[in-house]
Amino acid sequence: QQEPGVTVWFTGLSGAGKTTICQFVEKELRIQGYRVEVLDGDAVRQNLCKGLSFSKEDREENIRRIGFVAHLLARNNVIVLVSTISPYRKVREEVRQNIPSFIEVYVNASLEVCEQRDVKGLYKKARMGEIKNFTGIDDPYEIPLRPEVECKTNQETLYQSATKVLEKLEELGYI
Ligand code: GGZ
Repeated sequence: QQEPGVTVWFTGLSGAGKTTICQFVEKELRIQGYRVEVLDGDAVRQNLCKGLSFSKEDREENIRRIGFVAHLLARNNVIVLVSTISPYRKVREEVRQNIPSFIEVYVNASLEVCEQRDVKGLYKKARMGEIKNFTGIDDPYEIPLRPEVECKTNQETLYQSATKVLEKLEELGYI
């Protein structure tokens, strides 16, 4: 039996556009009257996941904690939008197995594009060695093999990307 809620898991490189799409989808769902929560890696690392580093172990711990909370919310009828790099396929799959209603959204922008955008200047710092284990630079990103949705943010508009997500939610009967 399906849960009434659902977890929409946005994965992709830093700067790919996860947070932006998430916020757009959140706004639209709220307008439509749905109960929505956003769990954003960057924000969650200041509370629920405070103190976790970017080592493989800590990233895995980060993802597991977020997955745990997403599950709690989703089973209480909330549409949960998760936005984390979640670079390791194995842990993403683990979370998928543990959450009954799970939609994976691959926010796909090439490293070149993300690095060029460099909204927060983190890529530059990573290139200069000021930040270690930076995803895409000296830490891996394992691309999703069968995401339910793929948003190519350097080829489509924010509206188009968000619409893909909303249409998938509709197609699967969550909204
Ligand atoms: C990747 C890092 C790193 C390293 C700091 N590697 O684009 P942002 O800036 O705002 O969001 C990124 C955020 C990544 O946190 P996540 O919880 O999503 O990562 S993971 O799922 O891998 O646990 C980035 C910033 O933190 N940031 N250092 N070394 N991103």
